[in-house]
Amino acid sequence: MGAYLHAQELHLQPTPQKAQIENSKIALPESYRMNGAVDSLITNKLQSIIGSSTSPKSKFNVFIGKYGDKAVNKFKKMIPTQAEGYYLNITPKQIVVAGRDNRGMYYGLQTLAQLVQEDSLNVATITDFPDIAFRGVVEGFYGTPWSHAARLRQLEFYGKNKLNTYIYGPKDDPYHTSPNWRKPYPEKEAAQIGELIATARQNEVDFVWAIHPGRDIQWNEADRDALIQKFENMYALGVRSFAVFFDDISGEGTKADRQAELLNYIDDHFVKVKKDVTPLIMCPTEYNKSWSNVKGGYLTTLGNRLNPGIEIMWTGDRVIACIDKPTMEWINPLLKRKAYIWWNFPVSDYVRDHLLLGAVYGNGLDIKEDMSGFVANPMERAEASKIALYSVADYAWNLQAYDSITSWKHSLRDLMPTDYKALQTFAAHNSDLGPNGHGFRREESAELTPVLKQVLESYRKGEPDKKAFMRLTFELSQIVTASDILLTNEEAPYFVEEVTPWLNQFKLLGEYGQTVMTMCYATQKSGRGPRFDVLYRRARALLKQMYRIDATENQNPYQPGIKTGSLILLPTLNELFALSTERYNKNNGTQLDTRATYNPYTLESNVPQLAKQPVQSRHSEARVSPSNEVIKWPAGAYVTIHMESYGQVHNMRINLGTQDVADKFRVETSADGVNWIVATLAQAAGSVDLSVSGLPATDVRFVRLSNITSDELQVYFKQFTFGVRK
Ligand code: LOG
Repeated sequence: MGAYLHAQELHLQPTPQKAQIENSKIALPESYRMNGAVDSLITNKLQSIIGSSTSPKSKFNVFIGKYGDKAVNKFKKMIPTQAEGYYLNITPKQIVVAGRDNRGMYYGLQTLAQLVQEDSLNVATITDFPDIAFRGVVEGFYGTPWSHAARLRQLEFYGKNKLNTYIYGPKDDPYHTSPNWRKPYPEKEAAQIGELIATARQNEVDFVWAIHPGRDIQWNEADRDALIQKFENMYALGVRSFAVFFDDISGEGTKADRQAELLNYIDDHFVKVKKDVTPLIMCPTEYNKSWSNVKGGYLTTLGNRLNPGIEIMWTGDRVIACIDKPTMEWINPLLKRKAYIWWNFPVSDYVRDHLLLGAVYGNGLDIKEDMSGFVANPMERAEASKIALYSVADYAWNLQAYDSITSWKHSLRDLMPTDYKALQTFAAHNSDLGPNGHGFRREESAELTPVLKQVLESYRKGEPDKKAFMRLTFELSQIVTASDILLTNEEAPYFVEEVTPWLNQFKLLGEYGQTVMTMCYATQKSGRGPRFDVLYRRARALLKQMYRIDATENQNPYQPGIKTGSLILLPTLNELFALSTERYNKNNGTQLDTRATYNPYTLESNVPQLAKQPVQSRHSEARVSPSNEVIKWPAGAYVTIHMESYGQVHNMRINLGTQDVADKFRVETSADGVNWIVATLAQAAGSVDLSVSGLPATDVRFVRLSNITSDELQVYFKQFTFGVRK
């Protein structure tokens, strides 16, 4: 897999630097003469591709080795000088796989495997190497960490796609972060990590184990030694690559000079002493430009003091951002080295009700010289993340040749060789994130967007554009069809398992759309066709079913629910629903409710990190979407929820992830936005939950939470929820 015939064209993934592929083919040799002494990993891989029948008398030669090996000495000059590069040559007489190093040889074999089609091979010459030294994945999200089985599948996927790095750093692994980072893993977890390391090795992936000690680290010898001891434990399990993360922390742990001192100590007394450990990686506290206070000197201190060999991670201009030349030109001089990019895509831990299945785009194609690594932070859903990770592999291998849509389509075929068209329909309408605190958005339903606009505009004018209507009707039937096909697909069972609630929702969306289209037709013509009121009832019934899925599936406490087609498809259908119902009401003197959905709450805030935070309405409850990061809450700043209609506020729950803040914040309610009634905030010692009492028994329309101190406060924003009684 990985390669397939597409209109007589062979696709190699990731796109090689230089490939000359002839039209002529050779049959796989019945037996071959093996030249080269390579280890069992390479031998097994080779035999799995071209068979194991060797004979010293065979006229067909296989030369395999790495630079300096006798077997490939003849081809020495053809081997690229870049690390992990390889030279691959296939002629009617021979196959040459000559790597710059072991990994290069392995990658040469991966490409060879892609060239095999039904027992034959294209004559080809390929000279290939990666643009970026470290390419891969950082499992660094909040939420349920990937399962052991999912991780094993990922590692194999990385090997196939020439990704060489897997950084293990799930925020919700207790042994990765505070306070348990000091403790060794229990036996079962330790054994699993051992297995991951072995699998990583078989796939030529560096397993990097990350620690996240900053929430409670003491800058003393005891904690320093505890960290070294934990690394020693991990080393004993087989880890040979390490990272230290200082992201999303506040307080003592954020000090740059202390962090640098600790890291240099680890570098000098552990990494360099071991000899077989790869360069240390660190994630800074100020890990993106928008959070950086250059005058405060944090980044400058790291840049100046960290040993030159230590890699420093960077997410870009914002937490969630695409990376381009200006990004790199800003950060590299401060770090005094090339930043190691932590790309926060397709991570969805701040938009957990959405799937991010769209194309990977937006990163500069001219920055290969500017970064030392490029690793992507994925979704909690491992298999669904493969769509983006495939393209991350393509991008980081060969930036100039990268084409996002082409790569996306190849990736869909790689995941589902037969049902890729259905997958494409699904992925095309499940790519945007919805409104979110980071303000990061992606294209969605891109091809259909002009059609949706034309349908809406022409219907509004009372002159439906027939062509656009037909095109949309066709797409809606494709959506229903694709959902059915994918729900029973067996090519990618783990993917189907992960996304089943979204597939069910997607099918309902398609059926709802079909019904709404029929409603539109029904208002245009009199007489024949189904009755409007029946269609209307069905559309409402489908909306209700969609609501039920949203209210029962994927009920995480952050962004619960299941959203699909949320950027433009569903909103357009909802508008058509409203317009056609209005039209029907007008013509028939009826008063059918025209609203398909509605959100009675809006948020206003002058806390920069919270200004875009969405408010959800669920079962007569308002809930502001929580955030994972440290919130810098300016003195006097507030978050206000506006309610569309009056109601009595009760059962308010606030959690700012911080102890002893009850007297620093104030909760107020108001009926008119002018006169405010103060409620009472209290907090038990040692608890982060705030309890609210004294809320008025009268109807209000505004709820406000403010920092009443004259200082900026650093807190979290874990929960802000209240019920509303009408
Ligand atoms: C965290 C990360 C999280 C991501 C997206 C970094 C360096 N740290 O805001 O664990 O998955 O953003 O929510 C982060 O990105 N904090």
